[in-house]
Amino acid sequence: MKILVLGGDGYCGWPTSLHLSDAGHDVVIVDNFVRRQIDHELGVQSLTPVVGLTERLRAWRETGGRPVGLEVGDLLDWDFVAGLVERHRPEAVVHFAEQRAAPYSMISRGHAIYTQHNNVIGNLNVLFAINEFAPDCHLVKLGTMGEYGTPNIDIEEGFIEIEHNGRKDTLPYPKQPGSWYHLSKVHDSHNIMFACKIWGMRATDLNQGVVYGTVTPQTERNERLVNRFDYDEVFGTVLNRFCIQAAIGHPLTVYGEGGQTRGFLDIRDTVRCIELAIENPAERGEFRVFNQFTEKFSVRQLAGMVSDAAAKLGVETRIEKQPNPRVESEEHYYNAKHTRLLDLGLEPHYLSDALLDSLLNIAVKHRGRADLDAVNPRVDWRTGRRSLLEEVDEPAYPSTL
Ligand code: NAD
Ligand code: USQ
Repeated sequence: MKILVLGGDGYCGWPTSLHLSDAGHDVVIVDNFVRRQIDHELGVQSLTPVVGLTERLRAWRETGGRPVGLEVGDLLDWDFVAGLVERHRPEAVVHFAEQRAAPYSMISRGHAIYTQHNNVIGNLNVLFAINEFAPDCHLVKLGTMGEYGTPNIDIEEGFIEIEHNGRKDTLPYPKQPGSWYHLSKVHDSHNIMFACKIWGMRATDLNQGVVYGTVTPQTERNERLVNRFDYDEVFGTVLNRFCIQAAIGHPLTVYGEGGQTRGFLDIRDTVRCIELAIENPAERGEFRVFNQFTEKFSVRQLAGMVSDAAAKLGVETRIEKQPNPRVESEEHYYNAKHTRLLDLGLEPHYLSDALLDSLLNIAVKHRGRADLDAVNPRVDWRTGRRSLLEEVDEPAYPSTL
């Protein structure tokens, strides 16, 4: 298939592009490199040394990979997005290209507005371009489990049957997102569902949990193919952070009570889930929702698992409860369905097997590059401020607003 991977230079997009290319698809990566610019804004960098995208693509060809195309541009630029879809007429568009850090969206008014503008308007441009130039194309859009929040009832896959005053209907599952970023994903979901309804678009909304790990069989082929490994307080996700913290002897930063429970998945399962969604497309007019995670853990449990695994490497760790910089439930019920991708054939990797080989060993290998300043939380969600070495109020890169 001809597939556009929007955000193909990012943490999930890069290994997905290589995986789909390896599976025989014609892949074109689309990116505006804003994620690399945000690293400069925050003064952080990936733990793994990531080379430029053209260098990555050259390395892919040198290791025998099918050539992967590249289109550099911004999804906020309608002429760019329209031209892109008109030229390539893709059969599938995988849309990763959004600002994805909840803490980033909580830094200031400017960061909240940047996040919602970039995500919601970029996604709208994609919807309109598909409808106009490739109406049969299947949109595979990355949403998030955080759209649901942490309700005191089971979480379904997208929809819930409700009986009210003697009548029944199947309705979108109620959304209680916990950051300006997570809210942007809810807005996207509504817009996509509406596009399916009025235009007969086919779309899959993948409500993905927290991703961990960095290595896939393709990124392992050459060191220039290495994936990002974010561990800073803004973009680093919890498990990746705990692993580097263990590797550098920093206490594991459990926020609050640590009873926060989330769905998690290995990056190797992310790439496979995307492939499964593409190979089993939604029908015309269908808006499908899959909950994309494989296991659930509380933050406390994760800290314990990392600590135990580190001990096997002879590394002693300390778990340190910190005042929670976020506003979230620290003890709650959490039971989310996630059967639809398993039904399509997903064979999950489990954290107990991956912790040493694909997480802690990467953290230990690159720990010399770790920056201690990047580890401690500084974004306070209550005040909407980031206490920085130097204060940053507004995004430092060009915004159309
Ligand atoms: P990332 O920041 O590493 O990658 C996103 C990529 O999109 C970057 O390369 C960035 O430059 C690009 N991009 C952003 N805005 C763009 C625009 N306007 N035009 C063109 N390119 C643009 O993020 P990621 O971790 O790879 O996440 C990818 C997607 O998956 C996001 O939508 C995120 O919300 C979702 N997701 C991620 C996780 C996770 O744990 N990483 C979990 C659940 C869902
Ligand atoms: N946490 C800690 N200590 C840390 C870092 C995080 O206790 O050092 C806690 C947080 O308070 C939170 C949980 O760990 O309760 C998860 O935080 P996270 O930073 O790993 O993940 P989150 O902010 O939820 O965002 C990530 C991705 C986002 C995606 C989301 C999926 O950055 O793009 O949408 O995971 S989900 O969590 O299902 O919404």
